[in-house]
Amino acid sequence: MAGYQITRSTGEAQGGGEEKTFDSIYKMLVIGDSSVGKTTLLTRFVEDKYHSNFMSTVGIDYKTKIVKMGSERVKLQIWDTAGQERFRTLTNAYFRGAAGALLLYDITNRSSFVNCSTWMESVTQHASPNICVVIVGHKCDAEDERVVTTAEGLRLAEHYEADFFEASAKIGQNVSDVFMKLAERIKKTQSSSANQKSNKNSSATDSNLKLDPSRNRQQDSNCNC
Ligand SMILES: Nc1nc2c(ncn2[C@@H]2O[C@H](COP(=O)(O)OP(=O)(O)OP(=O)(O)O)[C@@H](O)[C@H]2O)c(=O)[nH]1
Ligand SMILES: [Mg+2]
Repeated sequence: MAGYQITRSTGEAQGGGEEKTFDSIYKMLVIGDSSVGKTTLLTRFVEDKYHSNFMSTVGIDYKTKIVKMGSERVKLQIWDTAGQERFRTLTNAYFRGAAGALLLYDITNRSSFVNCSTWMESVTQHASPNICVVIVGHKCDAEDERVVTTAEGLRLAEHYEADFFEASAKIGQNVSDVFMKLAERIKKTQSSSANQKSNKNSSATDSNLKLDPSRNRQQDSNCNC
């Protein structure tokens, strides 16, 4: 990976005086073609700022934000990937360990929508099998330039059993909703896999218990009394 610049700006500083304690940490990725607005959407969510100038991401970056989910404080560690093809190998390396991904396309750019299937292939290939995905049709403020319909976006999301939103960092539409929906999905997935684990453990204990009487019987049968 020589030659790649990996910047890790910490969004924690943006929390200002916010307490740094949290109960869980969720690692998320923002993926999609270059210029769909990944960095802009993340910056709007974490810092509530919007930049109209395009500064293509070089390498990878992350920001964090602590959110409340019920009584829990959850730290979202959100990795902002570079959409340019030349960074694809680097991006793929960051899929491992991610609990969720926001897949963005630009509603004014059909190829960014078509390429979602390639991004989903990368997710399948490199991420954990129970990664949660939310698909976002971004820049929905630009209705005059729209070339991808909402129905097409919905169909794509249905196909991948993902949640779907149209959002705009520019006008602040559905910005926190997309991140919070992904966080909710992660929470659900993690609690159901924790339940499955504890069920497995308890059925293992049950089967041990079931084994015990037979062991006792055997002992009984060896008993000469
Ligand atoms: N109309 C509109 N433009 C937006 C919106 N969000 C971002 N943009 C513009 O889209 C361009 C690209 O935004 P970026 O956030 O840098 O794109 P990116 O996906 O991070 O691109 P890479 O870092 O190259 O992968 C910028 O000029 C933004 O101002 C939006 O909600 N509406
Ligand atoms: Mg970027």
